[in-house]
Amino acid sequence: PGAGDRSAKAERMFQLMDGFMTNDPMSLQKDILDHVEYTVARSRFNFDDFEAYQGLSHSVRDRLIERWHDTHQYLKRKDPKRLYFLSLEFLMGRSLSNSVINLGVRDQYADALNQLGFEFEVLAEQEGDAALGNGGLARLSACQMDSLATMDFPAWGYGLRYQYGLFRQVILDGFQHEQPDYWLNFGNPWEIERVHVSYPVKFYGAVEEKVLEGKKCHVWVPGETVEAVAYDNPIPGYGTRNTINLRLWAAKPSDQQDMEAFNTGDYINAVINRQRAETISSLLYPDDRSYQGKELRLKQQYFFVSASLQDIIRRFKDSHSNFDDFPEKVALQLNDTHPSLAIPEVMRVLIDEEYLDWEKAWGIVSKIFSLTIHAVNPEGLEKVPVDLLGSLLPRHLQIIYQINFLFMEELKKHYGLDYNRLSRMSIVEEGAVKNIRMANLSLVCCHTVDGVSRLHLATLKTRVFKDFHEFWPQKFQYKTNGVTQRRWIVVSNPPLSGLISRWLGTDAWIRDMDLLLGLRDHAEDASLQEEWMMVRKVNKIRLSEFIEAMIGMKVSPDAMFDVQIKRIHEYKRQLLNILGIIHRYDCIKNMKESDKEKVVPRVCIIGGKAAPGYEIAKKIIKLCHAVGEKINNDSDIGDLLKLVFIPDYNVSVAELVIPGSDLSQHISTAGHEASGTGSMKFLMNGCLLLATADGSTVEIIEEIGNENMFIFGANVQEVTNLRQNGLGVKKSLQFARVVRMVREGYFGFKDYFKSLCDTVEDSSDFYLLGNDFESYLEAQAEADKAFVDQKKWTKMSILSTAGSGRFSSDRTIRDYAQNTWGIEPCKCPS
Ligand code: F58
Repeated sequence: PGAGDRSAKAERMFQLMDGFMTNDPMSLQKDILDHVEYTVARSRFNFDDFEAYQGLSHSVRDRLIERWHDTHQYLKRKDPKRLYFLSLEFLMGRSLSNSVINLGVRDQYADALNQLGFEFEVLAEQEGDAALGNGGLARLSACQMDSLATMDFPAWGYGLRYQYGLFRQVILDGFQHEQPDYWLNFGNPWEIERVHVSYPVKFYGAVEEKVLEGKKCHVWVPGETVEAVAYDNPIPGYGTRNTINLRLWAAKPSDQQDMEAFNTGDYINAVINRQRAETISSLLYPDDRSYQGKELRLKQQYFFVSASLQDIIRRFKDSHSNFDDFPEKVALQLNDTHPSLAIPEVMRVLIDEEYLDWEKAWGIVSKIFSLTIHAVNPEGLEKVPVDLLGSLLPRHLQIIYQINFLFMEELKKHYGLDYNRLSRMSIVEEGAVKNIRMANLSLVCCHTVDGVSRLHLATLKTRVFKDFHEFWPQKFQYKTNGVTQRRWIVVSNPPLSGLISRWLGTDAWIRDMDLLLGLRDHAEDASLQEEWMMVRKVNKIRLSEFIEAMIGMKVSPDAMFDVQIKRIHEYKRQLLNILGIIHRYDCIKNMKESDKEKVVPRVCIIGGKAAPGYEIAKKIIKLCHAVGEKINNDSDIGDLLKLVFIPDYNVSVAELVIPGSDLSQHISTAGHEASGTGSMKFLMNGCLLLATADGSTVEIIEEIGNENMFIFGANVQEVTNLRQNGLGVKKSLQFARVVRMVREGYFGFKDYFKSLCDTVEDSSDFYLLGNDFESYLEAQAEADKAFVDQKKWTKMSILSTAGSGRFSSDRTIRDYAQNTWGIEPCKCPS
């Protein structure tokens, strides 16, 4: 067919766009059963919950694919500037509930299932988490994908399809053990394998210089080639037809590889060698110091960057004949420095493969990249040994050296021969081991560098990237993180979601969180308060049932549920929480029987994973169990205090725990949490925060007001001063007492806990637990006092939700779109 025929066909398709699938209960039932019979290959007369879940998700998947195709067709026709979001980690969690809600077919599916004798919630529980990430950074990527889709931005996510996601945490005798996460074993209906979308990725080898048409050229002759195969994950927007793509790459052996060995007859070894290629995308590195300098980690980074860029450049070239328009059509976002090899890779492709000269290539590169930094301390910044980079990616090393050479020349022009400054800012770190500083590379090449909260930007400017900020102040911005209310209210807390819509008289807040401010007018309304308390109670009952099912402990939903769930880290100070619990236990233990009536009963809940090589974090988990063992079995204490550790914390556990929490703790030493996003999820769900003035909490205080939160501890300036003046100036007797209890073996494991106690002893108390302990206890006492007055507490809770609008990832993404990426919405007609 000629071009005219093709576009007529396309026109016809657009006319038909809404007419493909129907969502009435009969069609849905038939659809689910068809999938059970033909996709899952079970008899439609005999299938269990898991098979029903599979049939159901394939039915939902069909609807996703339809919109996803439409979105791509439409974007192809419009050719707007696109955002490409490069991230090594995405913590997507479960997809079913989120998909049906965003597609607007939740109730229809629930009805259809009812008629088949199944319950939607029960089937949804069959799904495992997609845990292709570690913590905050990775979950943020997932929230941002949801906002990009919902607000109709023409965006793609790119990442790695790890065979094994984040390890599963198993607790044995109170100790953490790690087990592999076989998340793909039972198939994954949420991805679409694209065997024909694949690219060769090269490694090792050498660079040869040649003269082509009188011009000096570099030819990289690789030593190894691995194939990257695309797996597409449709991301539906809420209240829109737009469904964007998260493309994850899996490594497969390349047909070009090892042909020599086959030809020479070494068949067995050739086959075995081919298998090795797959290790590149086999596992997610847990948040460990130890991955620094590891070859496999670097291979993962380049593998995903190279495949993504080949894909992006191919798409661009489909409708453009030269690269002049590239910066008008492409924005590349680096999610932390992990994908920063994209910078030399674009330079290499433009120069060596597209034959642009250096200046022209640099002109393009300096306009397309932006970076978000998620770390606070310089030790968190990535470095790659020069030898390693040179052997794996010889051409990239040359390009990085050239970028650095030109950068140093620029600095010399500006500062003269200030060698100290030059060596601090250099991309190459000199020393016994020469390193490439990935952050410096990114700072030199990106047009914009964003921090993740206002306080974080201040830290970057004054400490971590002081020199760079002095040189390029205009590059530095911040976009305070946000989370998506679709997952963190609508999916995870349906009763609250319904209540909010009823009181606001609209569900428009699901796309416009500022509307929640309307709840402020009703904060003291007795009937709202009553309904609010009821919803909270229902969620607490659900959480207590979960706790009983998980660890066999009964807890009373009338107690205050006090929760700290996040990765275990010294700076996040789970140890401060546990020491506070010991103090509470000690007080109750020494109380007169008559005074016990005044105690507010508490259920303290802690959950989180420790990196496998992080000894101190693992000891904190053990201490939590040892203390829990003592308290939970002490008949003097009864229901006045319980300590629960929730094993294998992940996104779907968070969805259950957050709505059932009364109080949540975000108690990092000020200056250490870049932003924090857990706090925002709790806030939206009407849970009160007990927090330090760190990261985004500073901005939460501005929205909610001091009086509706429990704030304690040294602020950033005080932390700096305390450290400058030597630590341990202020140390309460209470603190000394609880540490002594641990040290002297009150909870057993005396020798094991010694090194943990040492970390908070006087001058080595880097995270200032001793200093903040007293004000922590005061804040806890305030929380007890407020809880007794349930009217007051409920008002604070309503005001927390009402003020949480600013912390929607919709706001963050809108800001990035306008001020960093320069992209506009492109809405697929419906
Ligand atoms: C987190 N970083 C920050 N890094 O700690 C947190 O304050 C912030 O809210 C969040 O990013 C989102 O901006 C974080 O999660 C990682 O997980 C790294 C991943 C790569 C390995 C080292 C840890």
